[in-house]
Amino acid sequence: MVEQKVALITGITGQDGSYLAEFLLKKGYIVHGIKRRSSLFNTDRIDHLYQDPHIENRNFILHYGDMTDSMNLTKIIQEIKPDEIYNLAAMSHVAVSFETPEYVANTDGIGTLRLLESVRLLGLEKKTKLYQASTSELYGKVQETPQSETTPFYPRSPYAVAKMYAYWITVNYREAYDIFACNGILFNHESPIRGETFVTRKITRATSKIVLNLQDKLYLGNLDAKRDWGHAKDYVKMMWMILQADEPEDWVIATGQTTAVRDFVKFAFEYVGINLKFENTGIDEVGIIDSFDKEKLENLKIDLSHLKIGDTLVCVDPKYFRPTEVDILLGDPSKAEKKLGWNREYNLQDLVNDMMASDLKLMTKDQYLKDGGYQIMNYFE
Ligand code: NDP
Ligand code: GDR
Repeated sequence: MVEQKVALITGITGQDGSYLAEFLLKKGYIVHGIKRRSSLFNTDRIDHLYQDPHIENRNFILHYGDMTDSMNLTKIIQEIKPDEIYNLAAMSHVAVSFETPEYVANTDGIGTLRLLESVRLLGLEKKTKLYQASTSELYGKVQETPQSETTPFYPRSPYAVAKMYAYWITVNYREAYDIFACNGILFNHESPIRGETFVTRKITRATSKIVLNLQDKLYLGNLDAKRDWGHAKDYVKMMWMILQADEPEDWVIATGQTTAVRDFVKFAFEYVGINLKFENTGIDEVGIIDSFDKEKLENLKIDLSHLKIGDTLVCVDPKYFRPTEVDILLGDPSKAEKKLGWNREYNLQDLVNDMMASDLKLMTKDQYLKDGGYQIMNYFE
């Protein structure tokens, strides 16, 4: 009988952790995950995978832990002796990292060292492979376009600087101790379960709320920023592929296309039959209704009687500007395409459609709650 492989996922309660756990379970792995203790349940994204701890032979097991606690991480790794560790845990919000820079250095930077050092101290260098969730934010103030594995880094936030330490300590432990440790330099990837304060999800949630008459306006920061956006489902597959390659290497995973935040907003509103135009008021930029797409409205059966042409739906609020911004990211995934067979199921339009369909459904629940007299929250983060 072939022995089941054992994987440990840090950050299992996050967007990527959830999709990766699903993917590995389908491949027959025993999946262990580290979750943080919080005062409320924080496992929404993985509740569909949960198994009663009283049953025998579980293949999905959660451990309490934290990336800032070396002893905890070492104990878990000693106990389960994983074949593969996927280090996805991080304080992953770039803007928030300016508010909590020391915590981010500890979690996102030193946290990676803690895992690598545990593998080494436990003598698991030949057994345990490690995937490090590196990021296109490393390129920051970009030195060349498109960005590939050889483009120099210039991080522009405490988050990116912490991830830069994690990148190099991963390379160093590979070279010094022969650990199969790899960086996946992943460009932005989104999905219906993306954190609500990242820009794509903020847009699809707000668009859904606006058309359902639950919110008036969407407030955003830098509309000019451009990102190479893919779908998280496509990207978690590559995390696994990276650890199945013949040699441990570092890989860029991207779509090779870049889109401005402003255009993502337009696509989201187009999904619900609203064509927006952006205008400069002399003070700042606003997105106003230019026209309606009657056919789409009829198909979706949405009542937009509370909206009319000329209404302002999108405003710029400088509070969302960052002290230092990453203006444009565009990845060159050709190495992974050639050597790992990287290809994508979703393009940008598919991504927008998937996120909008999901958020419209979700916000319809809020509408029922509101109609039933319950309070619904609009968090403007
Ligand atoms: P999320 O923010 O959705 O998830 C982050 C996960 O890390 C959550 O499970 C969170 O737990 C956990 N976490 C945070 N701090 C700690 C800590 N101190 N100890 C233990 N766990 C912690 O991120 P994504 O899923 O989007 O991203 C996964 C990884 O990939 C991250 O490292 C991110 O930086 C990186 N990345 C993401 C990209 C993207 O576009 N999504 C692109 C490139 C890299 P909790 O649920 O309790 O908060
Ligand atoms: P990013 O993602 O910083 O690229 O990091 P985010 O979605 O937060 O921002 C993308 C761009 O949109 C601009 N923007 C806004 N962003 C947010 N969050 N809220 C706003 O209101 C807003 N308005 C404009 C931002 O300024 C930025 O230019 C993500 C995270 O997942 C990281 O963990 C990961 O490493 C990188 O992607 C790759």
